[in-house]
Amino acid sequence: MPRILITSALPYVNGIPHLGHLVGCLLPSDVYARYQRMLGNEVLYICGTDEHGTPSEVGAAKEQMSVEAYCDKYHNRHKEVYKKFNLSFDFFGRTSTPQNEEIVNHIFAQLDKNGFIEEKTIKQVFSIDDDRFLPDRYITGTCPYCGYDKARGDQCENCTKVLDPTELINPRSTISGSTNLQVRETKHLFLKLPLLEKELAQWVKTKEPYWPDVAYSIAQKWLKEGLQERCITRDLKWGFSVPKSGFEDKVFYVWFDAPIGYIGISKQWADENPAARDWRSWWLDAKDVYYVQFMGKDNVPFHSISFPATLLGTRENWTKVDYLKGMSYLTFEG
Ligand code: B3M
Ligand code: ZN
Repeated sequence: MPRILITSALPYVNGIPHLGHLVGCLLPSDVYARYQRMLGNEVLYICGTDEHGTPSEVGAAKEQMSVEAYCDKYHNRHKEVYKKFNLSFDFFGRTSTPQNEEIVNHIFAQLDKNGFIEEKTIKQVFSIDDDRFLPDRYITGTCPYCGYDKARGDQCENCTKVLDPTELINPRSTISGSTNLQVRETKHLFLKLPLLEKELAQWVKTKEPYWPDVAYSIAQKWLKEGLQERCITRDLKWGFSVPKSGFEDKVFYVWFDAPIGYIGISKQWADENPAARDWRSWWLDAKDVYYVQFMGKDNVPFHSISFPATLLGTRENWTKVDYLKGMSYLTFEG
């Protein structure tokens, strides 16, 4: 009998969950988990808060709290809301735990050992008024692809294109609104996706008969455009520090540690529940596990391309998604 692993995309800890989260991924995954349990299958259904990255730093600064206290506060809020909606998670964890850090460090070390990590000096936007680099959400501007004027430095919410902050038109600091910006050089680590492209394309191809069109076509679009090296480190304080000499003052990019968070949360669940089965039996050499992911469509590139490539590059047999459900956005009044 198969065992069914179900994950619902990990909502950013900042802000309060809204109807879009519920409709877009929490309810569908909950219904699916209940259905699988009714069939008598063993299910592990997990979710949790995504706590790293600029959204938490920005949010904590706004509320004048430490990032840790801010994350505790909103993690609990999320948990309470989902309890009220009677969602049947086996465990609702978080990405900022020592368990996740251990697995992130392990996966990074494997990638590095196998030659999939590269050091590069890049140009980044530096804000003179804020006296700091402005990664990802710390910078807002106009999307060069669709003209949306509130695009974030890492991704345009309107057309879902993943962006480099230096591409934005009329960029400004999200912190201060300042346009007094400079492009400066800084050293970062990159995941060499082009080296994994062929293997990844073969893996994606095997999903064609199964994945819904939304997910499969987004993955194909990315592969057709050709994969580029992705920067996996950031000049931030909040996050897992990078265990490599010369990079101790940087942290991993939130999109590097968040999907690994599914594994970290499973370990957290096992650590906190002595009766639980070994978390590895779900994630490593788990031949009888069928893995289903639920998410909004803007999350599909990370789950169909960068996360599977990350796992492939370890040369270990991590459980990869079998069925990827990407949902369209919920809209009101048209
Ligand atoms: N936190 C984005 C979102 O909430 C991101 C998902 C992570 S899933 C590993 O839409
Ligand atoms: Zn756009």
